[in-house]
Amino acid sequence: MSERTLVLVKPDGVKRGLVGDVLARVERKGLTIVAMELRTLDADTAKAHYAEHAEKPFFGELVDFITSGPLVAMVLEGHRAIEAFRTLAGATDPVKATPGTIRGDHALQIGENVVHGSDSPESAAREIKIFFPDRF
Ligand code: RTP
Ligand code: MG
Repeated sequence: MSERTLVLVKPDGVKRGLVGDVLARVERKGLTIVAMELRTLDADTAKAHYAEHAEKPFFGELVDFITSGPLVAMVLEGHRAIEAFRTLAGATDPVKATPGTIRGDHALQIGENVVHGSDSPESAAREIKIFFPDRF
């Protein structure tokens, strides 16, 4: 079942020079990059992207962080791409993320966990529309 997912290399990942590492893992896994862009989010776009977390205590920090510098947004396509990328990313809390995953290898703090990947087909469709309107 081929599907699409929206993936971000977050500002911490771009600052730390981890874009190449993430792309290498994505390509090695066999997922296809069908769109990609370097951009800095404005607050409104960030709030739209993280709308599901609007009531959480960390929402303000989340928006500040994701707008703090350039990120790389991409759309990946492939067999069960949503789950495949989330497996590559590892657990949200990098301390719990298995070594060998992106977060398990590169991160320690939950707020700076290098990558985002859509968590369901509904989220993927919504997020792809935010980052790449009219492209798909
Ligand atoms: P993402 O959306 O970034 O792919 O991460 P996720 O699905 O694994 O985690 P999610 O629950 O959607 O949370 C979104 C991002 O919010 C930050 N977070 N901070 N301070 C906290 O307790 C806390 N909890 C979550 C993380 O950076 C997480 O990636
Ligand atoms: Mg999420």
